[in-house]
Amino acid sequence: MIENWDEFFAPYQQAVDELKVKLKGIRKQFRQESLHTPIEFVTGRVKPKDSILAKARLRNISIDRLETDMQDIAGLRIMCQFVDDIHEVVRLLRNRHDIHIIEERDYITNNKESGYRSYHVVLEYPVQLIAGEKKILVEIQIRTLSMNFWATIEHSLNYKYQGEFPEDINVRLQRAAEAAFQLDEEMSQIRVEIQEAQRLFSHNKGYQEEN
Ligand code: 0O2
Repeated sequence: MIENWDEFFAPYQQAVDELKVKLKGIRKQFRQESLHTPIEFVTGRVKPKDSILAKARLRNISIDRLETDMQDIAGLRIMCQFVDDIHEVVRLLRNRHDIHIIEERDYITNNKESGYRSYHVVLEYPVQLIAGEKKILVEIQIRTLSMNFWATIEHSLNYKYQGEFPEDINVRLQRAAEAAFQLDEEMSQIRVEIQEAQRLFSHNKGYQEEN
């Protein structure tokens, strides 16, 4: 039993707040160096009590074991422009010394049956409390803007239909998932074009300067 939920939530909120600052710091550094930032924007939340209790019931997780068995009480989302950016963000996370990655779930290579795509990283993050250090599990979902659009809509519909979608909505969601995938593919191609144009531009510029 959890007697004081505010007390239970406090370290999770601290982890979310601190990681938000750190992840936004990465974006700032890229921008300061006039480089393309793989992070478009970051959001974070602590899972509300009702959602925790509902998920615990659904997954048969004992309330006494929430800290170890529910990995997404503290959750952050990193939105990226391009699929390649997601892999860059994962590389950046793997190189950090202030977090310890314990699991990665690649729902981009292996999308979920629903059509859901995203890259999940579960990590351990140490928060400093007046009572000492406490390691908190945090789930970071990394997705493109297009994946996020689909997941946000599907999540709202899920809430309405409790996962039991009428057939026509199901078909539309599958089609929308395919369209979101195609959009990412097209944008990746455009990105290659942009980078080639930039290379050509700098090459020509150098040529002109030499003459
Ligand atoms: P909320 O409201 O986002 O907090 P699993 O057993 O794989 O289904 P598990 O072990 O909890 O679930 O881990 P998983 O799948 O890596 O992460 C679960 C979270 O991913 C979900 O949290 C969603 O945020 C997101 N997610 C996973 N599948 C889907 C999907 O089909 N559609 C959408 N929109 N989001 C999904 P919660 O707890 O479900 O909800």
